[in-house]
Amino acid sequence: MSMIAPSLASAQTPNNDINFLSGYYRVPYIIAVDDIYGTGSQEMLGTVNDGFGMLRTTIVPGLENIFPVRSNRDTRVADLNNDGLPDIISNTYSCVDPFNHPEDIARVFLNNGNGTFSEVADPFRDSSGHPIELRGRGETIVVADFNNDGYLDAFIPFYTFSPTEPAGCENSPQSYLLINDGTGHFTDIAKQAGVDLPNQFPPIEGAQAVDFNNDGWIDLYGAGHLFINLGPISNPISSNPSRFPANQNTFPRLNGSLSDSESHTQESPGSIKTGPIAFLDFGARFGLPLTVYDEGAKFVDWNNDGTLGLVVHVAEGADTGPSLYAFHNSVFTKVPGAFPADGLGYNCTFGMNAYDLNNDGLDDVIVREGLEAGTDGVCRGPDIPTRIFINQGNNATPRFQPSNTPFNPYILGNWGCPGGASAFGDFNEDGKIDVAFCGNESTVVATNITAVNNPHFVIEILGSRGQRNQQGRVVRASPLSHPGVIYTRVVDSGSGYLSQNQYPILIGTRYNEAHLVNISLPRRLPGRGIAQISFLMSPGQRARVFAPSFTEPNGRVQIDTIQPRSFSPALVHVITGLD
Ligand SMILES: [Ca+2]
Ligand SMILES: [Ca+2]
Ligand SMILES: [Ca+2]
Ligand SMILES: [Ca+2]
Repeated sequence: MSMIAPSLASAQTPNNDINFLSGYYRVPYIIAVDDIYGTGSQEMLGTVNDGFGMLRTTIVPGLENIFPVRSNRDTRVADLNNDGLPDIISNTYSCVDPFNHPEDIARVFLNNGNGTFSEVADPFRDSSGHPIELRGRGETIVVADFNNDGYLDAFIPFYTFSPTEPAGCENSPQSYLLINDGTGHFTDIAKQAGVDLPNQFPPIEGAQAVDFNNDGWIDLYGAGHLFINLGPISNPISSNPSRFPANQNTFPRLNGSLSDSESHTQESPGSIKTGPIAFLDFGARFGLPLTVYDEGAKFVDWNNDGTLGLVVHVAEGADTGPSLYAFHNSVFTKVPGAFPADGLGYNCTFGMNAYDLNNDGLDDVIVREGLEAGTDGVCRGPDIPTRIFINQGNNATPRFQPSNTPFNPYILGNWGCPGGASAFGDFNEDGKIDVAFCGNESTVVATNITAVNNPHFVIEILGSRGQRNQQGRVVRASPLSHPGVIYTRVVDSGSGYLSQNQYPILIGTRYNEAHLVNISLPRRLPGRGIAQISFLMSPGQRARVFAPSFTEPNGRVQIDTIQPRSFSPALVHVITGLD
């Protein structure tokens, strides 16, 4: 009997038949996915996972001030005071009008550790230390540690243009970059940092934090602006011309240049000095479209080459639908015809997000359903289905194809939902990412039952003590036999459109073999630069990457085997939750 060596590469052909089983939940919150109750399972705010993927709705005591009189918009779940318990920051979509809308302010709630939350009084201050209320038409909240002090900060974009309609329903004067003092109290430094964006039109809708240039400082995207984080330096261009040369064709530490060995002076990322940070906008220099009114924006791994492309989705005006911008040689270039038209248009399609739905290692894109406009231009309907675009891989034209199976339910309806959020989490831990859609007075959880055989692995980038505070960090992983295949993923900060994915990164792969993983994380000591963390892991494993600390300047990696979940009634009594 002869043994045939198994092929290392499973290399499953593209599977365009994406299938879901849908369940409905009465969850009024915008979709934020996290391990909210510390059980190791993912759930949406407003639900509890029983550990086997069954979600049940729950009242969240302490969040009563989010509803019902308040115009809740986006909600992030994140540990805002580093006690290991996820907290909540929430904005509104409303007029700046304290008299008629006194409740419509951004709010912060800290987790009491028993499933209840307590609101923080006066959580926001201006740069002079005076309490401020954040009001206006808020959009996607981004949470990340922008100043590398270990505490999660927040960027909250607001509409800032004028005049507003209707008259008297004013927009906010600015967007806010809120630096956390570690207790869930924040100081706005948006103006000093260059991200306050007064009179911004088109407004920011989708937003994302990502360390785009791999220098250890988390960068920020919104409305065609790509704000590169300069760190706590007062005059970066004059003080360090090599880092930001006048000619931006030579942008240092480019997205995808992990192995670069450029000799320019590195500032001191990870410095515990927490002076004000500043950003420089590279959007226009990189050719990003600044005039596009998006209804969702997301960095995606579109071709496994180690760079991130950007998908921007437009619902109205010219060139509607999602568009893909590839990044090469310091320029974003639109990939023509990446998303084929189906003749239905994109009217009132609010919301776009991306994840690899069929575990072939290539990010796929979901665009929320749309509404046929009446002759008056008002969105009514709905009658344009949710689209699921499957990435066809290298050299395919067009790059994306619609799923063979239309999303069922055809129509979700988002009138009871503040925007068309789609958030990703593997709720039943079967290695296929599931989707939670904000729907009409309910949430639809679509369990991914797509027939795929490709294996997967999971990577969690954590703080040195295990905190989930590394939002925006970038992972690159390559199968050993194919080093040119680079899966590039970002720890989710809140992204796409009013959505938050699970914190652990789930990577499906075409290659059932060991993968080399690379991550750039800042060291904790001033002047020590970046720790390049590299390790091997295999499908079926989970890696927990701990950020550098004073005692472990290169960080630490812990790899274990993913334990398959299989239902056993005997185990039910050990399930933790609120009961
Ligand atoms: Ca911080
Ligand atoms: Ca950066
Ligand atoms: Ca895919
Ligand atoms: Ca799943």
